[in-house]
Amino acid sequence: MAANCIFCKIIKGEIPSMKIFESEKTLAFLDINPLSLGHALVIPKHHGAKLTDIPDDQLSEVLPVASKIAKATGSDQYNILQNNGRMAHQVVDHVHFHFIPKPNEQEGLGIGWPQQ
Ligand code: DGP
Repeated sequence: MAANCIFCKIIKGEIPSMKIFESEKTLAFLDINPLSLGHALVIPKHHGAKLTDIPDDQLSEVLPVASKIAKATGSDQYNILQNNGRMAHQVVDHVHFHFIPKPNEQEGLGIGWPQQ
């Protein structure tokens, strides 16, 4: 844990968030600035700024959790992206994977995440 990291504070419950999955080493919660309904962040609890800072075993659940979220939304149109460094538009220096669904305009998502 890093004392001044926003996402470490979310993990510790010091900053509120809309959590949608939690296990010993992984957390998923809704993005505060969603690009679409259901935009979520999946993070390893292990603190590290960049992908290469995280031990492999601490990353092992991240994509399976993103897959679970994809199934839960009912959307089969989505982006998963992960930014490293300012030139790559990383703002929060705790590794995170964005899950960004592309809702079907006619049918919407299978379920609606709560609004923040
Ligand atoms: P990136 O540019 O990849 O570092 O994206 C950081 C994301 O983190 C951005 O989409 C907004 C989100 N974010 C920043 N602060 C908070 C927060 O306090 N709570 C939540 N839920 N999301 C946050």
